[in-house]
Amino acid sequence: MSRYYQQEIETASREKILEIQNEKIVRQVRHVWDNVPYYRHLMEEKGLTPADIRGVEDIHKLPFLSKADLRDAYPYGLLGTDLKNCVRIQSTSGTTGKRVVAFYTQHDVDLWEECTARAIVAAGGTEEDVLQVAYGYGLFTGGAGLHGGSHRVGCLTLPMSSGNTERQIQFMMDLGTTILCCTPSYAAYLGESLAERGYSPEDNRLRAGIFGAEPWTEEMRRDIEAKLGIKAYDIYGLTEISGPGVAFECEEQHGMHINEDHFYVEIINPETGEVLPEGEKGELVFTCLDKEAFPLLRYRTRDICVLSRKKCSCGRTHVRMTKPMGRSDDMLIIRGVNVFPSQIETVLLNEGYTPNYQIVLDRERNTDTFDVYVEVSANQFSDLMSQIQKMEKNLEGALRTMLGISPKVHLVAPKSITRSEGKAVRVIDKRKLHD
Ligand code: DLL
Repeated sequence: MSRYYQQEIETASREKILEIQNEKIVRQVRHVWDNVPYYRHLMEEKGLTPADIRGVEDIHKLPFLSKADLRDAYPYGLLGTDLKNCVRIQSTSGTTGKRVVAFYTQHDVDLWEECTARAIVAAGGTEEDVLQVAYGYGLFTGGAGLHGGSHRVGCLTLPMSSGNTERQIQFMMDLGTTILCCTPSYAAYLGESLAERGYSPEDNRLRAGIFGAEPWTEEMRRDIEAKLGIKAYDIYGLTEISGPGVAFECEEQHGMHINEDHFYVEIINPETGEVLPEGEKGELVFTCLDKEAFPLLRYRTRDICVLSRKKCSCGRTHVRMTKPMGRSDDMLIIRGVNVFPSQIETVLLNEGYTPNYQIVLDRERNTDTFDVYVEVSANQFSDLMSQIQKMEKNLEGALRTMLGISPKVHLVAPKSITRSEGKAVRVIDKRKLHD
């Protein structure tokens, strides 16, 4: 039998959801117009005033926001309230070293935690559960988001953060974790690590996992489910819109329900910006209906997927999105961290290297491998092994500072990276992340 965190809204009729959305969008556009001069200016350029938006059917008139706007407006330009009303920031890495910084009032944190609580209950969570949060804590939204939701549901929360596998396993076994929350690749790695230590799936008390923040396939789901002896649920979100819990899977495990009372969703053609009908593949665009501090309207996520309003057997009525099937920009997600090739290029140039490089991604034992091949110039070229190794270490350090994760750097001889006739092939991704 399905359980819900907020049954009334999660199973509301389409008419009711629309009524809520219509009411909220009118208020939200007025809020943004009054408080975010950056967006007001974009509306004025299109000849719009709040009076033009009478309901969600008018949303398509509004201008889009993208990561470029976030960069232009960094750090306070999209803030929708006085800083003194904000209680938190969360952040993600950005394209040029500038990060995306999202602000939250207490109301926004409450709303976000409500969303993750819905996801936990949809995965069967109750106050009887021991929930291990192995997403990173800190600026990343994974740890804070699931942590807050877990408290709301009343689970015993283990705020482990990511890494330290030995300790994760010790707490999991000693305290009888029943729900695990982390990236799918870390879940698979934990599964392997448990097996290596001689544990079989029956030895743990786990029964569910809530995994997201990076692409994963159905094969990977089956693999994790078998290794850990659990049911694995997908969860989606992005820092700009709040964090994990924008959408989440129910027991059906067939698409993620978008929390439509808080986020209005559209699918657009990424080339033309045209809104596409249900069932067509395109870029996800979100409008925050009731956030105060970071009230983004028509934010282009760059995630490509399909929406479905088909009835779901769980009883939830909110629209479902497929797993993201790719991106309409060149962002890579490596070990759960967002990486743009341009960030790597910036570091190389700052450190005095050529911009001739190649990123090679693969999976070994369910963990991403991340190699960067960089050509040295003729005058940097050294026969001395120790010299090359030192340069590689230094460059790894500079890249780690920029990206938050460590690649393996390989310095290679001048002109040894194959030149392409057209666009340079910067990324070779062998991970097969999409079905
Ligand atoms: O990854 C928020 C999150 C934390 C989601 C924990 C789920 C669990 P960002 O770091 O801002 O936020 O990265 C957002 O990650 O635009 C997608 O491209 C990708 N992404 C997030 N969830 C999924 C998922 C968090 N379930 C970007 N499947 C998004 C595939 C995902 N990709």
